[in-house]
Amino acid sequence: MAAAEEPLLDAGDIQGNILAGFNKDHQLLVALNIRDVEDARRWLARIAPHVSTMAEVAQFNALFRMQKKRLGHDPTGLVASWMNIAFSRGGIAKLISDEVASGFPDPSFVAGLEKDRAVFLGDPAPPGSDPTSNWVVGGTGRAPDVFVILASDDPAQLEQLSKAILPRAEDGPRAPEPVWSERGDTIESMPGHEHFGFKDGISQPGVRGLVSKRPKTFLTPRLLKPGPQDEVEFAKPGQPLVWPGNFVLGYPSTNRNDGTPVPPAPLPQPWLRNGSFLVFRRLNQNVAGFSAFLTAQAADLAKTDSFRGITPEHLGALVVGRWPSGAPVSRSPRGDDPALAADNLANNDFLLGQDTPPPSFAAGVKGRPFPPALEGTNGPVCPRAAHIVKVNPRELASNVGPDFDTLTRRILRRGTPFGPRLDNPMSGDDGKERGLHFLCYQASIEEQFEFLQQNWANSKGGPLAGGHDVIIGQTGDQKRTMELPAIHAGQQPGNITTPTQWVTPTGGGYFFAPSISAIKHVLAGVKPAPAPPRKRRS
Ligand code: N7H
Repeated sequence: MAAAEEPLLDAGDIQGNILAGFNKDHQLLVALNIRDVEDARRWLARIAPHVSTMAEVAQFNALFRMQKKRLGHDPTGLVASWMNIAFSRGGIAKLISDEVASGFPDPSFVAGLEKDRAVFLGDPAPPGSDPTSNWVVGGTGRAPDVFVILASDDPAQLEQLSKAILPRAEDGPRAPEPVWSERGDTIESMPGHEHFGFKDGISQPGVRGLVSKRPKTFLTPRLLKPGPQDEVEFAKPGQPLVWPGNFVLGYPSTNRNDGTPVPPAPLPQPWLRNGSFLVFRRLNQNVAGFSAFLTAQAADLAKTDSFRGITPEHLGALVVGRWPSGAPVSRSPRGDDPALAADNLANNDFLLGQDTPPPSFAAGVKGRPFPPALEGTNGPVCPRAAHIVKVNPRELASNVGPDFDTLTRRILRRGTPFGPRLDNPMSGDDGKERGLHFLCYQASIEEQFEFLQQNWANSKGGPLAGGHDVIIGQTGDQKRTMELPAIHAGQQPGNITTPTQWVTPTGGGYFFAPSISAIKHVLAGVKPAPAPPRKRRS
């Protein structure tokens, strides 16, 4: 069977945060409501040229990587600021019509992140009551119409960009009204880490597709030799390739059974092409509570033969599946390994059901030797309910299908922490809010984000038997249990049960991030410029 050709991605029309990812230290989220449709269109027409494209963001990211490689650290002075925009069902209904909004190809987007969806996700609330009633943004009857993401390497530039983008007098007296905004920033004392102290943003799926008509100009560089045709193909170790239709509408998506490309389904509106569904969850993190739990449980476990000597940090690594630096437990079972974590060719290279063979790199690519992941020799090392396994069981078949099915559940995560760091978690909470602005893009909120949260993180048995996700799982009574393989060979497994939840939703919404041409010509209603007259050949 010849390898299927990968589609040309419309890099000038797809918004930049979807496939390329802003990946900035400073991010401002703004929720707005439309008051007057004409004024909203005028504002949209003014800001449409500022919407950052995938082409720009991908090129900047490539330049940043290139300089970082040469310098050995982040380049100073290489700064960019980006803006993207998305609309809720209510926003689309106001700008176009309710009929069009309710015909969008994702029932969860159409329903919106209100009481029913929040209950389905297991968000905590007394039975019968609305989990969204205390949210600071979004929730039942309060879903914002528009959601703007502004991001920059430089806080001063972010400020300037927000002044340029947010509605002002010239847009009309009843231009959209900002109803909520919040900054998210990298935590200065531990850049790239979330508030519990773990490195985030390591494992992302590789998206198939070309960025230009030239051959092999893949969006995701191919660093491995292609493997057997009937197996999942990887771009780099641990990064499987997924067809772009699982993230952006209008492209081939991945067949759940064999990974082959499935032609795109016809869209109810042609202008949905190049758009993607965006989930926003404002997730508060109780850092002091989580740390106290790890400390108490580690002390109890350490009294047993199976877990003798276990530290709170080691227990945290088992709960997440990675050490604070990002080194995977599977590959570094005894302690953290920052050098392994920093190596992008090694930090995601592990299988869960067998020992991981060395990668076969493409010509010119060289990996460093780190000890391999040995998940087969003595049975599981990484718990089956570790957060990173609950949301991605890798090569193992899940409760619903083979590894190809898991590819169709992948999401593109674009989160940023918010709130100040809690410097000394063991001294208790300081009463300040902190957490994660969790953002993810996908082609189906129902089949991807909601599936991960509800079918896998909240359940004891999916994707693999072994307990709940005690980081994000939600179970009504908040008690969650996970099994832990012994950290000493030949000993019995153990388990932990949590008394409460330390990640709590406090806001959110479901949105659609349209193509840039749809923002201009459909939502803002700007007429396309007439095509230039064709030159006659003499
Ligand atoms: Fe998770 N954490 O710090 O424990 N996450 N996450 N997440 N998450 C990941 O690979 C975390 C949340 C995914 O392919 C890492 O980037 C926290 C939600 C997925 O190996 C860490 C919160 C959902 C992956 C965390 C949170 C997901 C992933 C490892 C909330 C979806 C990739 C670093 C406050 C429903 C898994 C990395 C893979 C990784 C944490 C939320 C999904 C450290 C604290 C709501 C798909």
